[in-house]
Amino acid sequence: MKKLLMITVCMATLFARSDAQEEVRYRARRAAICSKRMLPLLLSMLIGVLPGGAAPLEIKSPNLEPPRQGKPYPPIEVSVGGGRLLSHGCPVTASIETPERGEWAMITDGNKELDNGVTLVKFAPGVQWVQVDLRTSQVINAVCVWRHAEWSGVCRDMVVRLSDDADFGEGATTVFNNDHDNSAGLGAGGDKEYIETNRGRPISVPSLRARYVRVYGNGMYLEGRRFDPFNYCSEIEVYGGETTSEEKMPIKFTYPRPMFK
Ligand SMILES: [Ca+2]
Ligand SMILES: [Ca+2]
Repeated sequence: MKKLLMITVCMATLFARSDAQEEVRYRARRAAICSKRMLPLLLSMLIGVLPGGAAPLEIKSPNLEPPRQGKPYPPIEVSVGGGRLLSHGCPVTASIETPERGEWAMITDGNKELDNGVTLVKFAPGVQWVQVDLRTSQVINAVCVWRHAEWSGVCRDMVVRLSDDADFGEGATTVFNNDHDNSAGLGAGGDKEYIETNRGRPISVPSLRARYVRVYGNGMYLEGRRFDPFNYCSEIEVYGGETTSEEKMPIKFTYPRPMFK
């Protein structure tokens, strides 16, 4: 009986210590994030732009996926030859002529490092899109989108469509849509909203042939129930190509260093 009591006390102590250590780690991580963001926060307040958030703890949305806590999305397996990066350096157009910050070409330049907004393209508020032209119609197996991983936010109404028509008039296929309440007016989708991280959002595509990839957005939810109506994107990658073997391989995405997990 005495032995059992001692074991129980020891286990309780261990768990308590583990919780305390977790709390210390959490506070240190949050402090690091907050201090790293203090300058941009002050600058953005000075110039009247909505300030960036801290850790993604108070973002509320009825359609948000459960916190991933650093866990990556499942690998996207494709037949050998079907995982080539097709989009690097491809022309980019958008729903508006000129971005607020950056250039459209930055969306396919391969640079998605989180670097105080240097690699970010910021563009108009409301429902807007950016579009990658692969130059020829190609087999697409995956699209990965990095919107704004420097703020802990959720980009609203992300819809990804493929088409051979630059105007998306006919024959467009939707491969991702997390606009559950149709607030963008493109039709309701069944995908989940997600918190932006350095891993972006990889989307599996069932070997569809298309020349154009269009990514819609409609502003960004931030921590503390704030909302930024502007749209952001740092990189869109399109993977695919003709397969050369039946053997399956996971697509190897490259990630920028994380700001948080
Ligand atoms: Ca880029
Ligand atoms: Ca919506």
